[in-house]
Amino acid sequence: MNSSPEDRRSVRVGLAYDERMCLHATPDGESHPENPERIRAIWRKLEAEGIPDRCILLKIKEAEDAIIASVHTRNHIKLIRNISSKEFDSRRLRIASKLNSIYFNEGSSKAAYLAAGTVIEATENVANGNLDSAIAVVRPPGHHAEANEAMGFCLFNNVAIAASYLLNERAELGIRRILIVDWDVHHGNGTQNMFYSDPRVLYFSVHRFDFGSFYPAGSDGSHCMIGEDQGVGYNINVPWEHGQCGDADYLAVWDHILIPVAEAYNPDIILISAGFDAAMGDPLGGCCVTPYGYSVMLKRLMKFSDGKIVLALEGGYNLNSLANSVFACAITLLEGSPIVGNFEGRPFESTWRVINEVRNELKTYWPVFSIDLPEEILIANVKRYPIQAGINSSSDSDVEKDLENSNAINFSSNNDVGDLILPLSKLKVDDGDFGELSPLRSQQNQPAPSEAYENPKEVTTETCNDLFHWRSSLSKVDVWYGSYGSNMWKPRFLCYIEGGKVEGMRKPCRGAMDKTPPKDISWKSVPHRLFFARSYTDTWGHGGVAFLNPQSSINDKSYMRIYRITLEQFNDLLIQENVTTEHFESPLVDSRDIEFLVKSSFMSVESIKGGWYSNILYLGEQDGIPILTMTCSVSDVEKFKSGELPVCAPPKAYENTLLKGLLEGTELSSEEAIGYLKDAAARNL
Ligand code: Q9C
Ligand code: ZN
Repeated sequence: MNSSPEDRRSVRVGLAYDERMCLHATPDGESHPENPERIRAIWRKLEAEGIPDRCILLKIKEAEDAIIASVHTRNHIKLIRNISSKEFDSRRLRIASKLNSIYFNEGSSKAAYLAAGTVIEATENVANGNLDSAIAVVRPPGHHAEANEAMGFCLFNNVAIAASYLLNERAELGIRRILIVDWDVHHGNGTQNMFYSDPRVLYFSVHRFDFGSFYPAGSDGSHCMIGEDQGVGYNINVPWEHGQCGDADYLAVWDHILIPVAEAYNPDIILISAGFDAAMGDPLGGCCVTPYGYSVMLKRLMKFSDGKIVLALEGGYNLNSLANSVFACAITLLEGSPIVGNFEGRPFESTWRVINEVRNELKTYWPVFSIDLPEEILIANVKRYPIQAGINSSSDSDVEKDLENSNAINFSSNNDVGDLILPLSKLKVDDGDFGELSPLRSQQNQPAPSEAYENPKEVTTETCNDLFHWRSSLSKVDVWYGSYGSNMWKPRFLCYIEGGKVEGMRKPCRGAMDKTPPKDISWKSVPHRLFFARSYTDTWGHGGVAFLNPQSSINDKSYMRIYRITLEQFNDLLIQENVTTEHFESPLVDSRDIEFLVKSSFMSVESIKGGWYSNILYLGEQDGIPILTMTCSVSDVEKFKSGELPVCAPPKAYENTLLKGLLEGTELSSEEAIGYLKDAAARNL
């Protein structure tokens, strides 16, 4: 008798949803990822699966201003309260346009107050023991909302409001430590800031960072942001370096960061900023967490704080992934175990790097991080790298595009160089025998083309766990990279390898994935004309940057510093020089392209034709290794000549960097070096 399931006290899982949160929508019906269908899709799925019947449905109510005021300013509350009123009809659009990724309509206020109120209600009922756990299916989301500013589709910071409410208004419930787990693919800048110096809230976020270029771009999401004053150590960011992270990556972070910290912190309740935009198939996140992954992540948190957990919806923009993931979480709370599933694959190489960086940064505050990770997991015998997904792959990168790049795309579309340059695509259709063209390969124990070039057509971006190791094969091939611009100064060049910036640069570089410094450095002069052109770059500001005329002439002489790096690093350099954060399915230049270059001396890289340095030149060899550089196309040179594009002297900071480079390595006196640069800037092309 007493073994029958009916006899056991069943878990009480709260569930909250209200159709009125669908009132918030774009003002004139344009499509938007954060739309009412999101929560409708979730609710439909939960109903179809009979979930509401197994849960306790929560009363939905609007949040009170007094409670919201514990994390938001009076002005912000006033704005959100009034934004949907008649008086704001004429100003709504304009106000939204001044904010970052925000829209408003007549339903926004209501929805925002309901979303916050619902998360408060769920949290309070879990905290006071009426419920074991709860899921709040709410929108608009909250974690980007700052004290005084709506942003990133978020109006009120629902989770922060609820956390602050428990700590400050409901002290009698005995909640003294709150763990906020933010698994939305974006960093929750608002939540971080609201509790940055508050040790009563441990804010943990795992998010795409992409070296600061992923939304909400900047350094807030960096692992160096660990809290301040009393709150130091109580802010933990796990910043992915790229997309495609999946179950294995997230669970590695759970194993080696979140769970050990949660054990030490011993929270009284866990609030999950549960965005599902890291889910496989999400159009913004570009990651691939499965419903099973979410369910395991959730289950692992359920051993803390007596199982007191509240999930509050944040992002998640693929309706199917979203609904299936929420469903998986509901099942996990109801049944106390993850849904059935398994995950294959292992974490990316970058995941171990990130985990180590985070642990290292925080080890003085969390002694458990001082224990070294077992070596076996650090030396993964096969390293896993992200697939370089196609140019139109899902990513929400927010890096500012080079101002002039948009123009560049336009004028490179007339294919006046088309017959001069054999397109890469043509090169690759023929899978012939390159045996007699392989001087490079034999010298360097370079892999045969078939190994170096794993047929990219067969790699789909959906299959995240595929191994795609062009990087490891190209890391075995050396090239000389010839620099004639600011890269002649070694510290500046190293920014492209190690990341960061040096004096004079306005923007830091991402760096290469392989941060090994060059194996050798030397100088050369080449029979090509150096000139300066364009009028603005992100890195140097206003003024021209260096180009080499791709066409050589015996009358020209330019200095060049050559760095011996791997072909893998050369690809990362090429991507950075062409100001793109896109990832590519295949290397831009592979071993076979080098064979082509040796014969034809230059090659336009089709997929970065919009960039300024998409033309690769072969300048001979040294020590049996090819010397390559990158410059503009022949057609750009024609446009610089005709005046269609600006020829322009270098800005001071840039010129100084060139000078430092020249003086560091050439025999030139500083007068000669200055003269050399002045001449290049002044002479007609
Ligand atoms: N280039 C949440 O997931 N993207 N917010 C703007 C502009 C904004 C996401 C891109 C993404 C906000 C809650
Ligand atoms: Zn998000």
